[in-house]
Amino acid sequence: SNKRLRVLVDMDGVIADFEGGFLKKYRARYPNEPYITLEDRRGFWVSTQYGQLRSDLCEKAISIWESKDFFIELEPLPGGVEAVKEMSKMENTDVFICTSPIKHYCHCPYEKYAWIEKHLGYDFLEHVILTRDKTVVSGDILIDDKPDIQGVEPNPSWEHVLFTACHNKHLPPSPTQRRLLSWADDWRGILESKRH
Ligand code: BVP
Repeated sequence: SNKRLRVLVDMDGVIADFEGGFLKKYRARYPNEPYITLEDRRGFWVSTQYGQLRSDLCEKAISIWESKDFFIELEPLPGGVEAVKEMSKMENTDVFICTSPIKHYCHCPYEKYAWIEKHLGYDFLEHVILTRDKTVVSGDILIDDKPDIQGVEPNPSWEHVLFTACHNKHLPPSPTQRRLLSWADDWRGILESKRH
């Protein structure tokens, strides 16, 4: 087919190092509190696992990503920015960054745009989708580290390709969900498989 391919790429945990940025700032702000190493992370929600460690640590965790400069200072994950730039230059390919801002909105949405401008360039701001519900966004592929992506649309148009992260790497393989192990994995092959 000569139809264009639309690729949706998640931000936190896929091109921006949310988990690493969180742990570094949590340990700096709360040096005497227990923490969860990236090796011991389980489950998508950092706040849930910290709350299970000790109930008051849930709100301490939340205080980290609600702080000014948390999102803009996230480091890029290895190869992510390069991969997004490369796929956006491919023929018949439209790439969008599709990311859910936190509801504490005073810094996060602004800093997400600023991060995209800083790492992908001003022109990439045309390719940003901020939404709390990715199921209503149409696309061929969604590359995302969240294992269960739900919303009001029960049958999203995209195939969710699970991007491996510290919190999901121990999940059993699913026959219905492909994985991208990292940006060194064969993302070009996954895109190619959707073009037929
Ligand atoms: O903005 C990120 C951080 C936030 O949820 C958003 C996930 O966006 P996507 O990766 O799905 O696009 N977030 C919030 C919490 C707890 C809130 Br209470 C969390 O534990 N982890 C997390 O990523």
